[in-house]
Amino acid sequence: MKSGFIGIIGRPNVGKSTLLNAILGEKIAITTDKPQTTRNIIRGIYTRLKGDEDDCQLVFIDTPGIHKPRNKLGSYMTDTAINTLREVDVILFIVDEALGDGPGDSYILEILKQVKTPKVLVINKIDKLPPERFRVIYEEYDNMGVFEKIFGISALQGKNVPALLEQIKSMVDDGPMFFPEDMVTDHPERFIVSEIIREKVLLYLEDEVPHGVAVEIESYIEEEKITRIGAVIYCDKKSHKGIIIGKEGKKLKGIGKSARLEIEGLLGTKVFLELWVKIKENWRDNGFAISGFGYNKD
Ligand SMILES: Nc1nc2c(ncn2[C@@H]2O[C@H](COP(=O)(O)OP(=O)(O)OP(=O)(O)O)[C@@H](O)[C@H]2O)c(=O)[nH]1
Ligand SMILES: [Mg+2]
Repeated sequence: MKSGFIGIIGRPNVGKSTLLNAILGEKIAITTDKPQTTRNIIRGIYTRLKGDEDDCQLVFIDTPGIHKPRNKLGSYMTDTAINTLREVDVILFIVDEALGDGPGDSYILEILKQVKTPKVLVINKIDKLPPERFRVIYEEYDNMGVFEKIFGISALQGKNVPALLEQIKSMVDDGPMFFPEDMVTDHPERFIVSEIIREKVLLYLEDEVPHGVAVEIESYIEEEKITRIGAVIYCDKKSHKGIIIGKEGKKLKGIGKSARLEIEGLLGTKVFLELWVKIKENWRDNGFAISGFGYNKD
């Protein structure tokens, strides 16, 4: 069988996590319309095992969007993404229509040129990309001679994702199974639960508030019919606490309800979810706090 590791990298908000979920047919990575949603590496395992020559195990590594960091958390995120480049067998570089030739893109491209790993360019969001614009982007990247293949896809609609998978399969070698057949991710459920809560915070709040949020699971008790979860939402400014809680607690209730419904779907049990909001000032520039929240090398 064939097996290998595939890095999904690109600028924030281009649809990396959406692509990961589309490949797996399951949501393991949170996605929002706000840049810098993903903060650590998210591994997703695609296994096809039918006893024929198409058998494979592809381990996808979704990474934080590469950006110019404005705090220590941002540096950690960008470093995490760049370090992944050297640890994988194939690199998927994702771009979308918002492509600019700003310094950010050329920075990533310079790094990509130095890495010998085979690279595929994925132009995402073709569902909202006029054909002329697609052609311009295609040619711009094709002329660089950095990418072995270029694919246009819609991760959201699953368009052309199977063809992309076939391409990736053809680029990895024979190898062992790295993970059990039925494993979709090696992250514990608790981690995914905390991410779902953070996703709802991102969706319910605007501007700077959600970017300063981290979620910590304080208690996790699995009973026969119900899972009891207690979680703390940390914000990094005093003034943000009230915004997250909202008038008469309405915001927090909304966040809690939508998170609970999704967690119930994930765990397949009823869930009792209790949320608290606490302040940890400027934690995004505090190395200890950053690694305390789980943003550290693993
Ligand atoms: N129209 C359209 N929207 C998409 C597509 N793929 C992703 N999106 C949207 O783009 C936004 C960003 O998607 P994410 O998957 O969170 O992007 P990301 O690259 O993981 O972002 P970061 O984690 O912040 O780096 C979300 O609102 C998605 O729904 C697509 O194929 N078409
Ligand atoms: Mg993401």
